Amino acid sequence: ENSSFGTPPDQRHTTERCRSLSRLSLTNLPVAPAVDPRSLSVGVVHLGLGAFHRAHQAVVTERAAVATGSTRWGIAGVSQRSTTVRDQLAPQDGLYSVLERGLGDPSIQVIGSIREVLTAPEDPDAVVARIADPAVSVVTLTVTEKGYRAAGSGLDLNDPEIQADLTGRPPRTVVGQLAAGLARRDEPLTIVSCDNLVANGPFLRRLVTEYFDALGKVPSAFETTRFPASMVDRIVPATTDADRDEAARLLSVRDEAVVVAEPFLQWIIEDDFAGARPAWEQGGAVLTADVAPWEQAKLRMLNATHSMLAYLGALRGYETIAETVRDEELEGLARQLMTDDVVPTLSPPDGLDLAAYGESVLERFANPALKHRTRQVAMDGSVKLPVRMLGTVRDRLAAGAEPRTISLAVAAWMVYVLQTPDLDDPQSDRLKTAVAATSNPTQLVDALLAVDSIFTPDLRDSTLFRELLINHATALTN
Ligand code: NAI
Ligand code: CS2
Repeated sequence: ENSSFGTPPDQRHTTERCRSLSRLSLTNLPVAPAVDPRSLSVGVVHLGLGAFHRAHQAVVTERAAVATGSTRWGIAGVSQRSTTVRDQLAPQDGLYSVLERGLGDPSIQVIGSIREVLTAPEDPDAVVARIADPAVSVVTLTVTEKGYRAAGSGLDLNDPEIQADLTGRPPRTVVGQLAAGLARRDEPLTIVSCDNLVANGPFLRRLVTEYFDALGKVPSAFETTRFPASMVDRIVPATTDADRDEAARLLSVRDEAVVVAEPFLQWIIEDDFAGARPAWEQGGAVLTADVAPWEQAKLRMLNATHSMLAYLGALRGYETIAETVRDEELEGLARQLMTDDVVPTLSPPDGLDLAAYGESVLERFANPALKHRTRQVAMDGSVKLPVRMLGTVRDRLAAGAEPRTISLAVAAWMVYVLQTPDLDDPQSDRLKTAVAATSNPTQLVDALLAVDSIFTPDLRDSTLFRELLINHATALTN
């Protein structure tokens, strides 16, 4: 039967050969998935076949398939990274396992909801064809905050990759792929961003709209396309070789595509779909009319605190978030950030006890089994800060309050930028150039406040915010 997983022609023989290797595959599974991917047809396209998707949406989709018996919602996963497909998923028939690490012994489960894997750089036409496929009614995305190629709240039309897609080449950007797929569709489509962004659905709609405006034509399918917002939550650290070794011990076969996750999983989705979708609510998701209160609480309580701990922890030489939150002073600052600066800006959803939520966040961060590296959480600060921290700064200033602890979080990022030679950030060149000539905390703060792709004029011109940043940066560099 056709069990190919979208491997490029030159890789097809590899898939066959790997069946005989001691690799996870349908022919020698010691731990069978709850769903056999060969029984599924493709109904969902996922862009960004990274660790988080495999531990979150793909798990909820499989649970929904088990609950409903539906075989319609197989996932065609797309990765920008060829290695994910070529070296990990394609040789394993799209199978992989989730290694769950909580307080007790680890558990492992093979997941069978990925029906096909595609590499965007090698196979752009196949990606577009799948998005255009009438059998596909939902596209989900976890392409990282930088993957949207935005500038502020809009599409970065100066981005060379966006410009190249606009010339009509087989698209390599996410927005270009979505636009090309929509241009070839008649049926309604729902596009669900699952990235840590504010109002991720409307944000992505705006990017696609601006892409079509630049193209000078809007396909009819776009008029019926829906972009619901969603809030996603599960801590999924990048997989290490030690994780793969542990998975091999637990599975008794090698799984190159294993992902590690905490037991906690939450997915709140705006109930705004153009057509059919997987019964995700039967897999643990919650469909709601308004995601915003959930999203704001999560981005500002969990993600901002995560980032502050990552920067302060890294500056103290801590390797992991768990080590960092064991530092009583830093744990206290994390609690202070949430209590003093974030909670006053929130309009929590009914029933969410913010104090209890804050404590649960710190407990999750303290999970030593996850080994979530401060460096991983610290990456991409230029796109994470506006989403996680600066709204809180803006709201506290507008309320006439002193954003003391959230300013410490921003100052910690500034000092991290200064003190990290190999800064992992889409704007690393610009940031390192900006700080290179600085010789004191005041110059450091002014140099980074001047980066207009991060700090808007209202924040740059705030005397109070600048003063707080300089005081914190001075303390952090002494
Ligand atoms: P990852 O690095 O494992 O995967 C990132 C995926 O995005 C890869 O498939 C990569 O090919 C793709 N990608 C990266 N840059 C791209 C670009 N410019 N264009 C198209 N695709 C691009 O990261 P992971 O852990 O899967 O996280 C991805 C996103 O999921 C995060 O940035 C965040 O928005 C969201 N998320 C992650 C959580 C986690 O704990 N890892 C938890 C909650 C949300
Ligand atoms: C983390 C998030 O890496 C990061 O930036 O803050 O990926 C975090 O693990 C998730 O949002 C938790 O749901």
